[in-house]
Amino acid sequence: MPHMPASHPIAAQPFAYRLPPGRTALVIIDMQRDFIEAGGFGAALGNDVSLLQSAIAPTQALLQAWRARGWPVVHTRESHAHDLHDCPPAKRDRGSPTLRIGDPGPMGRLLVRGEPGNAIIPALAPIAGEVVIDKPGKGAFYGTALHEALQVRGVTHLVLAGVTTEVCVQTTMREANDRGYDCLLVDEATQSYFPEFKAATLAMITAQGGIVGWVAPLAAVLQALPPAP
Ligand code: C5J
Repeated sequence: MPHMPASHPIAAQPFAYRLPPGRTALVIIDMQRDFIEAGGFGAALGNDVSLLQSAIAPTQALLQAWRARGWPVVHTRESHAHDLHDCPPAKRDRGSPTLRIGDPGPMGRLLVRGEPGNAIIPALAPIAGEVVIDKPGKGAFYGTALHEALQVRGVTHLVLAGVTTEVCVQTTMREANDRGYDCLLVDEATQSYFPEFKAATLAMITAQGGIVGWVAPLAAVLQALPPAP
């Protein structure tokens, strides 16, 4: 690992977060057309997808900061195989959506790998060298090689962004916490279809001395980073 200048402590809740440069991955959860655009899975569940828009620009700012420093970036996509063998009936059959996982919609089959709607939105599209994890569950560690991908890169800390806060972001953060990663969620870079659930999630994460991890505003993260080379 090349020498990296130390970062300043990030002013976070419930206390300052120390980010080891080069060992901290940016993990962007499920910023997919299926959740953010009309006609996708999120809309089929009856949600107002416009509520997620505000997370895009802050996530772009984090992505630019990580790319400028050559630090590890991970993108995840909630997605299933064409034959849905990795989609349990309990997931597909739940509730009364207008369309179910695997059904054809205006952006192709919902939550199916390779379909147009399953892609990450163009504003945050992965570039060569970044890790892309297709995940069949809500947590990004379940049924994936994410832990191994982080281990080979020497990653010990995760900065998280993405959607939705209380579902895939929180589940991933809890999975990561149990695997020993120090995790920080960036407030403006995550969103929920339910603002009250986002607020509750941030409170849950930081309660009890940071039982799941840390939360910080975008500005506090960006201003604490060492200068880009
Ligand atoms: C959901 C996600 N909400 N990415 N997925 O079903 O949070």
